[in-house]
Amino acid sequence: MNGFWLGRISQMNAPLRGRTAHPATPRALWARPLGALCLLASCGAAQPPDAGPPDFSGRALDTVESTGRHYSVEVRTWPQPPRKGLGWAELRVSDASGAPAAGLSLDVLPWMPAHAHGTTVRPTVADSGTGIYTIGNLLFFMAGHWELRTTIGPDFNDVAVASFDVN
Ligand SMILES: [Cu+2]
Repeated sequence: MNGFWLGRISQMNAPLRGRTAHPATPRALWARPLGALCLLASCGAAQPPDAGPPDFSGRALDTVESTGRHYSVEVRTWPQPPRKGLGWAELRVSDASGAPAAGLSLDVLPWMPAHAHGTTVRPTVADSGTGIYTIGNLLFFMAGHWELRTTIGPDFNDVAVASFDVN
């Protein structure tokens, strides 16, 4: 009886041992990005989504050209990457020549294309006078893929559509 089971176990283990011994390098390779992911996750968790004041010093989350090609818009969010709940965005708008575009009237609409809905909360827009606009009261009430649709007036009413995932 013992002999039978020992034999069975060693037979079952033999191919397993061979498999785990071989891919030592691939395993080490994908253990590293996994470790980096865990680090990122714990970093994000330390900061509540609505922690202020907003910090827009990081890299742009998205850079988009407006529909009529009159403007280019760099989009940063806070928190970044954006998370479910109330958040902020900063739009750095430049004109076709690359100069900061100040004094625009922006109408910002958070939009979820997969569900064809926006939000009932109206975002606020603060013009710094230097082509940098701070958007407040951005409510991403669901996780998923969102757009930030910005109509840029008063001259051309171009639309700039940034898109990103909200977690
Ligand atoms: Cu939705």
